[in-house]
Amino acid sequence: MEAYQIAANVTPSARQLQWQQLEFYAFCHFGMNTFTDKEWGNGFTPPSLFDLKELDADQWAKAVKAAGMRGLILTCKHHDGFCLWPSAYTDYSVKNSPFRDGKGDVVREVSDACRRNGLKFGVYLSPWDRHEPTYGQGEAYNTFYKNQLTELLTNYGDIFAVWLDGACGEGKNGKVQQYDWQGYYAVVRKLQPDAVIAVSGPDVRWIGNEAGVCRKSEWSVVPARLSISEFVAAHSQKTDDRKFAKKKMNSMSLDLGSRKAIRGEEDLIWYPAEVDVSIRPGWFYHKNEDDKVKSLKKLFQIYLSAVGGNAALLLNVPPDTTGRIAAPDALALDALGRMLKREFPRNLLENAHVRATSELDDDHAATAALRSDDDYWQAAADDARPELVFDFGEVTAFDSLILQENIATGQQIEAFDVYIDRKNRWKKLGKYTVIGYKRICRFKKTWQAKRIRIVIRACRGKATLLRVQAFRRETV
Ligand code: FUL
Repeated sequence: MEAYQIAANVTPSARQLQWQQLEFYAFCHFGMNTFTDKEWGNGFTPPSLFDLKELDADQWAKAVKAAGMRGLILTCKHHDGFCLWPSAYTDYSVKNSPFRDGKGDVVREVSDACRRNGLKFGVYLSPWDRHEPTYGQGEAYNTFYKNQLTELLTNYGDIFAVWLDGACGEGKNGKVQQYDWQGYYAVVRKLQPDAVIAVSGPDVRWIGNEAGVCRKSEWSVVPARLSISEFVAAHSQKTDDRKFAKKKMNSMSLDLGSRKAIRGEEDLIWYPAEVDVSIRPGWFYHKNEDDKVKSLKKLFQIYLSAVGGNAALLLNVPPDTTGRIAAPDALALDALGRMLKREFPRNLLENAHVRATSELDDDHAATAALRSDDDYWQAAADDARPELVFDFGEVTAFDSLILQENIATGQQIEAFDVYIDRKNRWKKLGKYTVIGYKRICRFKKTWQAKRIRIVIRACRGKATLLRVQAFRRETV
């Protein structure tokens, strides 16, 4: 069997499927670095400097929601080791800071606010810890880390993601810790079986850069070796180099999942991509970056390429020293949310007619692709070049299409073309590669047509479409 045929049969786990549907969620880098104006702390800054006078976690949640995001991941402990919750295993935490007279718990307040506002909550717990004395001592640190994970995964309700960073600056003269990755994963699986383990973990793949750039063809089925933590670490940040965030693609390949890329591979896994990028140059808040918040145009372009290119988008929005998301960031999030609503207002294909060159059976009819439920269209096994023609019923103006495969049965489509009808002939609007969970085709121009034709030119197993939608953006 060829590798692409093996790939056609690889499917996501229930937790991966659930996670993928979130599409867009926030990262909040907040901690000691917020107060020391740093990106990487050394672990020796006294807790007294975490002088958080107020915390308005509801404002975070509301700002994040306004952008259309569905979850939030908090840096509960960054590389400096300072804990935003009163961990029983270290003194280096909020409990020895002035925040709420040492009785505060940022993780509690943020996770509660997320729940109140209908957002999922996730945790970032840096494996690299520059403060903890046992770091570098093998088992002692691994036990410490697992204890901290246990606290976070037991006391703060449902967790949708555990984000394990690959970054580590210790090297030749510093301490080296052999991480017990399998032991960490076992804690997550036991305590939060629905949570995905991201980046240095088996469920969600780091896109390979921090610049918001994804591949033209993002495959969710890739060689298993890409999920090995040591591989991720080798490509992650190793020094406090501010330029790292600007690197577009590192040495992780530009093509991870095409037929050519996986030829000869036998061990393939479902390992979908996540784009992590900050709304500002840094991950933490710095006042002197207040005028460097990414433009609406840039944010929308990142959204289109990530969410519209079969990847999830993890957008970092760092709260400031007043315990709020600063005005420039909150404004940008609000503008993005409004733009997304204008771009994709009402699905114009809702009442359309559709015909396909083949249908596997009555339960997989082409009409399933018009509906928002779990039903999907599937081509017959012998249909080598499936096509669908959508008929609006009358000439209709549209400027974007959103296509989704039924990824529960795998990722199959390798190439497709989009046409519209023009005076008895078909006019090609574009050529595309993968679809996966979601592909957004956004046209520069508004097209007028009665019919849209989708030709699936290359496919691994049987083609499926969960949903096809068309939109016309509203002008302001
Ligand atoms: C990197 C870290 O070194 C950065 O500080 C940040 O947390 C980013 C998300 O991951 O590897």
